Amino acid sequence: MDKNLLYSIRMRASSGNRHVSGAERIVSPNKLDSAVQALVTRARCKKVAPDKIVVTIEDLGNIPISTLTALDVVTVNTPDMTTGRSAALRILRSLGISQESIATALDLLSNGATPDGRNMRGAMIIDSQEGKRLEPDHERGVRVSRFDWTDEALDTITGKLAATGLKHFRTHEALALATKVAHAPGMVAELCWSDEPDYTAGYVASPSIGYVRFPILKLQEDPRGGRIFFVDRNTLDMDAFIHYLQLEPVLIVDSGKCRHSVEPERYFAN
Ligand code: WAQ
Ligand code: MG
Repeated sequence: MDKNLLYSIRMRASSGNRHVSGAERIVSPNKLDSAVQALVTRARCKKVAPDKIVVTIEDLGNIPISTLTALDVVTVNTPDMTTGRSAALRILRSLGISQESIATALDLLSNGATPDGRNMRGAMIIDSQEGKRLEPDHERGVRVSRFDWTDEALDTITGKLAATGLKHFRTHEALALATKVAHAPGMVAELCWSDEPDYTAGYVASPSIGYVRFPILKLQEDPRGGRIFFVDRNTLDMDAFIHYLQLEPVLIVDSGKCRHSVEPERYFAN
């Protein structure tokens, strides 16, 4: 990849004012057409047919691009939603996030986080102590953009993930997003699960714990999901935080470690 010649692609699909699907890539010019086509195909394959698909292509020009190594990956083998959520809660507590803040987050993700109880297009930002929602737009949230794997790093990570039984594109996409987000100034930890009705996995992520997956964080067929960015209000500069997440390009140039899944007892014994 020639870092001097890269495009950011963002895809947003909606039906009425409902968010249906979205994705973001950074690609070199020779991959632009095929990447756009793949994103349009993805939007059209959703159960809810979008009535609008917006694809934005921007030349990153002279914008400086940061490079990162992906977070380490581990799957904690919790057997169901209740044990999964309580293990996620335990990890978030260990990172200093308050009980109240976590309870608010779980409640919002379980019940649909927009004012009328639907999924957001972007993420919520929650104060890790008081549990207050801080993102400027509660309907939309903050959409992280301008991040991707380099071709070489993508090859390496897909190989490593496959070797631990993880073959779905959602895992490497979420890992790239979580890696960018974990390095945001003022960030403490992220909690996420998918809004795909048949994709029940989710994760907790931070630089110190890495990307910790749980196979089941919601019930099968539940169409609700989302992302929470827990922040440290004392060090957070909201404008700089949002600027980083939306506009500062990040390429993941290296994979971290990918561990085989572990039983919860073993994970927490360390
Ligand atoms: N920026 C901020 N929030 C986002 C973004 C983004 N770029 N993309 C999605 N979201 C929010 C939005 O509210 C979605 O409704 C929600 O996250 C879920 O998005 O196997 O697939 O694309 O390790 O459904 C996690 C586990 C999968 C993967 C996450 O998210 C694994 C996933 P989805
Ligand atoms: Mg997505």
